[in-house]
Parts: sequence; structure tokens; C-alpha cells
Amino acid sequence: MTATGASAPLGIAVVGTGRMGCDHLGRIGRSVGGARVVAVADPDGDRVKEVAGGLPGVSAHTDPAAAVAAPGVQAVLIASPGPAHEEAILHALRRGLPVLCEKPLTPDPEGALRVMEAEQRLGRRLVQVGFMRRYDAEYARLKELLDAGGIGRPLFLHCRHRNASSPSFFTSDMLISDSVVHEVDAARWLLGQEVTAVTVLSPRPSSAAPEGLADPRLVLLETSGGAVVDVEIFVNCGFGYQVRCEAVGETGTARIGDGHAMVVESGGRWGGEIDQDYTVRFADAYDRQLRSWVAAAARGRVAGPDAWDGYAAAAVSQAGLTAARSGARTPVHLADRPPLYA
Ligand code: ISE
Repeated sequence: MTATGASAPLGIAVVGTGRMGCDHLGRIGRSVGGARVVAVADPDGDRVKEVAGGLPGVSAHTDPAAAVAAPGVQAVLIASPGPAHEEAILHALRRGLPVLCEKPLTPDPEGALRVMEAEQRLGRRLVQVGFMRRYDAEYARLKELLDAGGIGRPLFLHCRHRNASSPSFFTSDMLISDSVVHEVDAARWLLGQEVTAVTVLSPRPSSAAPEGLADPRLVLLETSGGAVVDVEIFVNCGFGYQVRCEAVGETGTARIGDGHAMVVESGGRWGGEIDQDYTVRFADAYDRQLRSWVAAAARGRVAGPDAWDGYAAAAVSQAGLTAARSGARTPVHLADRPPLYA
């Protein structure tokens, strides 16, 4: 506790100073109380020194383990590339530190199982996964409606996930493992069900897609409760960033993501603007996610999607990649859910 009696801000190490890492750094300084960055890590020594140089009192590291062990670190935010997540998480768990890890938790289910084994050895959950749509006001309202039976038993979720353009490093697999993974978690969360099978259909790629990128794709998810989820993933749609979800139930439908922000009527025309990027469309969700995590981490708790959610999403993604290659409906095989994640 500080002299004023206020609890001292939670000291956070941020691992990864790429686009999302720096977005979170700005968010911690701007929109989240009760937290401060005390260490940053990135394998690019020049970059991490530059980033830390703009943050008073923050130590710069190229080794995630050193950042996690730095003085004053009480929690770890991981925003490095997916393949690097597991190592950084295990460093934090060895020190008993709460973690917020950007999605995907790990690139494959085997890595997520190792994370869960480490938490089970600790006897408590410490890892939260960055499925931030759960903190979006529209998704939260849709979940509230479905939970209340507002449209009866859900039969379908029709999802549309569109990016204006994809980064140069984006691969056909990433449409599923890095993008559709959001709909996988959203469907599990909205419906309270697991995904049991995946089918992937790919039309002739858009002429706007980079050479060799299977873009767009249609991903069909079957659920343990008998619902069917269809996801159009289109990462070079050209017109903006658009995420929609329409739930169809036995007694009605509910749709989010129409982006009814300001509508301008002028000169005989009407129209609105479409966000161009996910950090804009989901700015509030990222803020709420981080505030919720900081509050829970300060109590040594996990309040949002946990390592089981990250594991389930990784298992569905792996089945999706298999389905994309084979063209066949591919079942999802999950391990038994440990009691720690009940
Ligand atoms: C990105 O990593 C995200 O998390 C965005 O929400 C998603 O729309 C985008 O396709 C991903 O690449």
C-alpha cells in the first residue's frame, strides 16, 4: 500500500514489442488504472531499447525470462508471436505470476496441454487468454440474450470476419489459426458448448488476395449442442474491418456488428464509416479486457478465458488446418477437462 493508502499499481512485464505489444503498452499508460509497466522484452535489442527509452523506469530485455524476473514485476502480458508464447508463460508460472497471453495461447494443442499441466502443478489458474471479444459490449449483450433464452435454442451462428487487407507474413493457415480462432472462442462462449467438428471450404481466391493465399474461406463448426456455426473469413476484403455475428434460434434472430455508428445524410446520399482495423473496432473491448485482467491479477486470479479455452481453441484450429488440407469434415478430439478448469 502507498502512503495514501491506495494499493500500489500492479507491476507488469510486457513480452513482445510488436504491434499488439505496443498497443497494450499505450493502453496500460492511457486507459487502465492500477497498473504500470516495469519491464519490456523483445528479441530485437534495438527495438526494445527504443520502446523502453520512451517509458520512464522501465527495464529493457531481449530475454523474456529476464523481463519476467525483473524487479517489481507482479504480472506478465505476452504479446510476442504465437510460437514464443509457451516459453514465456512457463517462465511466469515458475514465478507464480498471473499472465495475460494474446491469442492464440499456443500454435498447437500440445503446447496448451503443457501450460495446463504447469498450472495444475501450481494448483491454481494464472493464465488468461486474449479472446477480447468477450469484453465487447455487443458480444456481451448477445451472450446475455442467448443465456436468457431470448431467441430460443440457438440453431446457427452466421459469422462474418473481414479485414481490409492482410499483412505480408499472413499465410492461408493463419486465416484459421489467427483469425477464425476468435469465432471459435466466441462460439464456445456464446453457446456454452464445445466444437466437435470442422469443415473448411475455399472458393477461388479473391483477385485481391496475395499470390498463394487461400482468401476468403468458409469455415463450418459443429457444436456439442447440435448448433452449426458458419464463418466467412475474408482478410483482403478491401473496404474495411467488419465483424458480424447473427444468432438464429428457434424463436428469433439477433445480429451484432452492423456498425450503426454515425449515419450521414447529405446531398441526396446517406452513409456511415467502416472501421479499418481491429484495434479501432474493438478498442473498448481491449480496454475492458485489460482492466478486468489487472483487477483479477492484483488478486492473483483469472477472470476471463483461461488455458482450457486456449487449449480448446488450439485443438479446433488444428482440426481446421487438417480440414482445409483434406477438404473433409474433421472431428475435434479434446482431452478430458481437468477439474481445475471445471
Ligand atoms: C488479428 O490477430 C486479430 O486478432 C484480429 O482481431 C483479427 O481480425 C485479425 O484477422 C487477426 O489477424
